[in-house]
Amino acid sequence: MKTIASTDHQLHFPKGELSGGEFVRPYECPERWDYIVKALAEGGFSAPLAPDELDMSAVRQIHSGDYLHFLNTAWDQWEAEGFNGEALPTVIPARRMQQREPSHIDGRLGYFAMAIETAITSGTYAAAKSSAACAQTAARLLGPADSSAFALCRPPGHHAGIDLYGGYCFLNNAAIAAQTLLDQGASKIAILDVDFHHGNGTQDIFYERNDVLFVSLHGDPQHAFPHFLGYADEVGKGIGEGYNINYPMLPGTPYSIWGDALTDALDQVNRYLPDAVIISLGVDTFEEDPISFFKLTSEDFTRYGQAISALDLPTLFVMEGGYAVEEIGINTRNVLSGFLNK
Ligand code: SP5
Ligand code: ZN
Repeated sequence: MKTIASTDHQLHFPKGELSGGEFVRPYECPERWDYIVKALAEGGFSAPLAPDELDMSAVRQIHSGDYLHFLNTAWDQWEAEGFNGEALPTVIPARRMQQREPSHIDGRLGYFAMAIETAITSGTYAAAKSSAACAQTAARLLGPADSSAFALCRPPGHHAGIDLYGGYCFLNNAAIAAQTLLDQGASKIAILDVDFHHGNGTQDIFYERNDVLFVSLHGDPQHAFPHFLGYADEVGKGIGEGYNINYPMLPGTPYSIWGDALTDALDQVNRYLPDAVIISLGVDTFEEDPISFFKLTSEDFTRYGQAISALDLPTLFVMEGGYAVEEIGINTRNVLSGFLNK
């Protein structure tokens, strides 16, 4: 299995994340990438390949023009305003307020944010584009020679919606990969999101579409970020009805319960008969993850990688979260090794 990764991920490294009312060093940090690269090398995986240049045509079908313009200009406008810190929103268009993009950067940040822990810095958009390029290049690899691929994306993507950033995400890498496959002639793609957090962005993007099935296993939004999406009764809308499936689970969930949800989710993917499956791969389901509450062990990652291989479909793994940094490499490799049965 080939890995696609870009060293440009380093262009995004905010100093602070708003957590528990304090600025902490971000959980989503550059070493995450290093630990994964190291563990893959130690496991005998081939060295990562750099992505091709990002083709924006798929990106423009996933994200709105005003949002892409915002990402492209936010940092410069923040700097021009004379602010000293990293760009963070302070005001949001809450209930009964105008949903209208203002001119001032304070208003623009809030207008496009779905969470406010995530800072934008000078290199953020370049890093986000390099991350999306990894997903897109890996998607284009899928074919007779490569039945699977791993996009080592950083920053992650699944919280990024049509016109929303936050939760460490800016461009929705998995969605861009799905659109790339559809544009290449696929007719149906399934996205299975096993990150601890609900993939609100991916759900948002495909909620009214039936050419992408979205299935997500995650912490119950009553208890877990992103709190405002991810309930089981969110089933899709219009022609998309029936093509969005959520499995929210409670604090303390062990593999005995999570694995049953996965079995059901895999059945749903099978029934859809997709041309390929994209796994939004977050390993923040790990028992020692500092911001999550599932109880998967390192061995459980191998087991579920094996279970995913039984789909017997072209499979693209796209990296999402995972914040137990020292174990992130092993846990990620275990999924891929389990999948390859090696
Ligand atoms: C891609 C991804 O995994 N994004 C996750 C973003 C979560 N951001 C806020 C999490 C807030 C959790 N607070 C728990 C703090 C425990 N010290
Ligand atoms: Zn996550």
